[in-house]
Amino acid sequence: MKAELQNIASHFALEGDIAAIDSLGDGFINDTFIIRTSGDAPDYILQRKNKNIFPDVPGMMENIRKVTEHIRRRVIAEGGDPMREAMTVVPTHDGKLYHIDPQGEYWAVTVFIADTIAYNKADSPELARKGGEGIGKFQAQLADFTEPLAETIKGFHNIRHRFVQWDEALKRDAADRVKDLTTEIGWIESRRGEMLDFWSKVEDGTIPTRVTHNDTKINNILFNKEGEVLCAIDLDTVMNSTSLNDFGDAIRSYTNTGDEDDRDLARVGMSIEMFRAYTEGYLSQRAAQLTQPEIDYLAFSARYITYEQVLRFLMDYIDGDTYYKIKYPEHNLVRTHAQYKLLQSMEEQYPAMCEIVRETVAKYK
Ligand code: GN1
Ligand code: MG
Repeated sequence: MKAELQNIASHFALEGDIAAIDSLGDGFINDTFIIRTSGDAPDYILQRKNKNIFPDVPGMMENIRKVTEHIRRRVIAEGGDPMREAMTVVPTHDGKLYHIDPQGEYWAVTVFIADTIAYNKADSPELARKGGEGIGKFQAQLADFTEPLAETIKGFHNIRHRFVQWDEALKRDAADRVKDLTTEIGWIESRRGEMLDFWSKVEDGTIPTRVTHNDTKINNILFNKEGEVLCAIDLDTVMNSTSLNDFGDAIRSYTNTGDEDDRDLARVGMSIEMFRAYTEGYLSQRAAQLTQPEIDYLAFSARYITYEQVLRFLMDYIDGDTYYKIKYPEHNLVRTHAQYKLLQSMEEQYPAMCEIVRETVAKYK
């Protein structure tokens, strides 16, 4: 593997000599490595992109190039440090944004930003507030982005599309698990209507479509040692959708008092304090730009994305675990239960969430 990785890395226009290549992080989709170089050259992130999940890696890399170049220009215009506050895609020697190895796997490289922290959990309201500011800033930087973007995963946060996949998965029952999942399937079915109602507001344009990250969980955000957000990473799912996805997915991640795959459901719930902190940070950057329908559905978006995540984990379990990497056989079912507990906690606290949004908008608008 080491020699193969060296060979793959050698196709990219890297500065400096490769000293080592090590595994990095625990993404559910791609395989990630760090290329350590000797001397003053930067280190690099090398990723095998999961082509089963991303059917158009060239289109995806083109999205990432466009978006990172746009952010880079904005950072420079504002006097920031473009090598730390924007991702940098490193092309191959022949100018391509990816390399295809002899097995047909796609690889891509970005510059590793040193002296940074990626958290797996938000441990303080202050961090959540900074995280909210960071995504607010990301959306602001892309507000004037007008180039077309490829849809890297069809219907990614489109619940109507997810229900088509869901209905097919139930019918297929590929792993013969449906018979044991009556309760869990009921959780999805009983909320189908309210989720479609929300999504129809996006479909009819009541809620606008913008450039969105679509995977804003905390470990996809890079912080500096002082706790400020430098930039959003993992841009594989940058697409046009509703900005509410980015708020909702971040709330799903930042406010959970337990883990996404906690077996101990007593640990799982939404911290209203963390909700307030993230909302504060986010709206401090975005309140003036959001439309009234976006504000009206801000709190609901957390329920929407968390519900979608329950559906996606359960659907993958029903499918026999073909999408998410799992660490043990019932991992996707454990994730389903933990995310459902979080959803229930959000539903219980929904009036308080709406009130916090109202108060915070009034402060910043
Ligand atoms: C995946 O790739 P990663 O680990 O950042 C997934 C997200 C899910 C998340 C659940 C392309 O994110 O949509 O919310 O796992 N990414 C894709 O933790 O499906
Ligand atoms: Mg990630």
